[in-house]
Amino acid sequence: MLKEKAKAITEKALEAIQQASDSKSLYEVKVNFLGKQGEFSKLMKETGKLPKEDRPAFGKEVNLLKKNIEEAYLAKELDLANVELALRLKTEKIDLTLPGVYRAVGRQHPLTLVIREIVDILSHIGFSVRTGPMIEEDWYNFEALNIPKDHPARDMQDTFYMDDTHVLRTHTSPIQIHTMENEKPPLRVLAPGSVFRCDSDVTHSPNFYQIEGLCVDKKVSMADLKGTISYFVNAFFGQDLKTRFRPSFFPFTEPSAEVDCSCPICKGKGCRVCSNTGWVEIGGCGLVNPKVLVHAKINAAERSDDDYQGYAFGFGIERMAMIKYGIDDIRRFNENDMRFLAQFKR
Ligand code: 2NL
Repeated sequence: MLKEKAKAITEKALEAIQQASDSKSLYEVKVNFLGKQGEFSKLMKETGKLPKEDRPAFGKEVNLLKKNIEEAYLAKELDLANVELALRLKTEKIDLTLPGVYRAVGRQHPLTLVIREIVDILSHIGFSVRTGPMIEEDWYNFEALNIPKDHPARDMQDTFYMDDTHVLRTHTSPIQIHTMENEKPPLRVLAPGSVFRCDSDVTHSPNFYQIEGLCVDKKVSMADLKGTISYFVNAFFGQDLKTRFRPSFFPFTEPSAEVDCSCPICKGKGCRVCSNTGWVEIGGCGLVNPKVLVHAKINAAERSDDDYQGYAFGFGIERMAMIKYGIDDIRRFNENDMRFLAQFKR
C-alpha cells in the first residue's frame, strides 16, 4: 500500500533528522527525502497505481507528511546551529593581549628638513620660493650666467648633456634667470632643488641638492648681502657663531666671496667636522654680475643711474645638513637606513 510506504519513509526521515550530528549531514537528509531525486519524488511516480478517485487524498496525505518532515528539519537545524555556535564560542577565543603589528612611522628626510628650515628662516625677511625644470637650455644654465663656452665648468665631464642645446641643470641658478625674465623687481627669491654633475666618487654624488637666493632691487650692496647671510647663519646654526667672507671668484657674481662660519659643532675650538680649523665653508655669494642682469632683461645694455643691482648666494644642502648634524658620510642620505633617518626631527 502506498500510504503505508509514505508513512514508513516519513518515519525513516524523522529518525535520520534526529540522528544528524551537524548541519551538513542534516542537509543531506533533506535532499535524500524531499529533494528532486528523493524518496518522496520516487514515491509520487507510483501514484499511477492508485484508483483515480484516491489520488487527491493521497496527495494531500503526502503533503502533510512532507510538512512534518520540513518542520522537524527546521527545528533540528536551529538546534544544531546553537550547538555549533556554542562550540565555536568555546574554542575560537581571541587573545586580546597579543601585541599589535608594528608599522614604522615615516618622517621627513633630513635633506627635506634642511631645505624647509632654510626656506622658513629666509621667508621671514621677504624671500619666497621659485622652482623650475631639471632639463635646461644651455642659455639658462650657462650662457646667461656668464659661463662662457670655454669655461672649465662647461667641460663635458661635469655636465650631463641631453642633446646639443639641453643639459641637466648643474645648479639652480637657471630658476632665477627665468624669474628675472618673468617678474619685475624688487625680487627676493629662493631656488631650492635637485642638481646634476657628471662626477661620482667618495665625496661626490652625480645628483645632489642646492639652494640659491637672489635679491634684485635698487641700491643693493655687499652690506645687504653680509647682513642677510649673517642673519641666516645665526638662525640656522646658532646665535653665537661668527660669519666670515673670503674673496673668491664666480663668473656670475662680482665681487664674489666664499662664506664660512665658525664650526657649529665645536664653536670654533677645532674638531673632526672642521678639520681642527674652527671654521666650515657653507657656500658662496656675491653681487650679481652686471652682465647677468642684462642677460636676464633686468637692465638695458647701456648703463644708467636707474640700474638695478642684486646679490646672490648658494648653499649645498648635503653640506649644510652634515655640518648641522655632524654627519660624516654623504652616502648616509641615500641608504634608507631607518636607524639613521629616524634621528632627525624639527
Ligand atoms: C656655491 C656658490 C653661488 C650664486 C651661487 C647666482 C645666481 C644668479 C646670479 C648670480 Cl641667477 N649668482 N648664484 C652666486 C654666488 C655663489 O653658489 O658654492 N654654491 C654651493
